[in-house]
Amino acid sequence: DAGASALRLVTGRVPSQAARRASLLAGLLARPARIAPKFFYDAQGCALYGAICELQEYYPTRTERALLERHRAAIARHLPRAAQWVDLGCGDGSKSLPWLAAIQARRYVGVDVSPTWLVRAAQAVEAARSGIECVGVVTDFEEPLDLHPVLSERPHAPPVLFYPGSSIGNFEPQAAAELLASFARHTGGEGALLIGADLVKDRALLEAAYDDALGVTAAFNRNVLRVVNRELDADFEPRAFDHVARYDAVHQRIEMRLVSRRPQAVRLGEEIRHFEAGESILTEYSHKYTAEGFEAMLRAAGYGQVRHWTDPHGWFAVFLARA
Ligand code: AVJ
Repeated sequence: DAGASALRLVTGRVPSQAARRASLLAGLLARPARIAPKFFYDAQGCALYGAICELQEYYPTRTERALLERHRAAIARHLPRAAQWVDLGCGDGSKSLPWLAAIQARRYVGVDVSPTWLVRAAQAVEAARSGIECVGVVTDFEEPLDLHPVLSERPHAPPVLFYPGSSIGNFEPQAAAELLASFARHTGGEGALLIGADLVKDRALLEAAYDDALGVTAAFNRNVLRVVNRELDADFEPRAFDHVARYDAVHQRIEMRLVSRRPQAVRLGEEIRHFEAGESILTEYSHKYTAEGFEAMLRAAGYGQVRHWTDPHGWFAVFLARA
């Protein structure tokens, strides 16, 4: 049966619908209000994020792709063979395909919050490397990561954790440090971590990347209000909020907000939240690092051997960390 997928799906930690709603509501009732970035990614949000990645102003995706392509052979020389490739936040899995061949991976472990993406990624992997074992783990990165039960099924295949796209940027420093430490516990003595991080740079370049001329990022930001409307039976009017993206040089991060254009009352299920004119909802932090700063974080997380590669402008870097 050529159409059959070899994928085995494992359910990891995912918050219940009730817990998800409760945290969303609590964030909106808090002062200042906030919405976690994971709520961006409904079908419309994923499509808009795909469009962001194609924008001229949004340099991270294409810069990382070029970096990984250009240095693939050099990076692969430092990765273990016969490994299990762990694709964290796999999406369609396409970023991983060339690596599976480059390191002769034995097993593909997709990790994502969306079972639909896990199936798609496994199909792409299966098409590119027929016969490779595929496992999909449904999990939410805000929950403590525990892939040990799955990884220990192949004790002789060292795990290579792949976390591209500067997704780590969404975590505040303390949470980012904890996530890296949990990665280090997963990679152990023989495995490796390959991770992308966006670098500190000129404010104008950063702010343009998060406030593009076509308004795609503004639409992406406002779309989260439609997600909230569905999740909480709320009545946000996306046009009543302005998209704002500012670089905070002290915290080294882009801060994205939705700013109320006028005084308004929004119904959130049974609750009412009043917003003053100019009052904002924090929707995303995107932290930027210096290469030295990120290497230091990796060392503090327990990695002894750390290397990085960067593009000619020094805009983005990929880091390879081993015990
Ligand atoms: C998916 C978190 C890497 O921070 O650049 C892009 C998300 N937000 N434009 C980023 C995003 C606005 C993106 N990450």
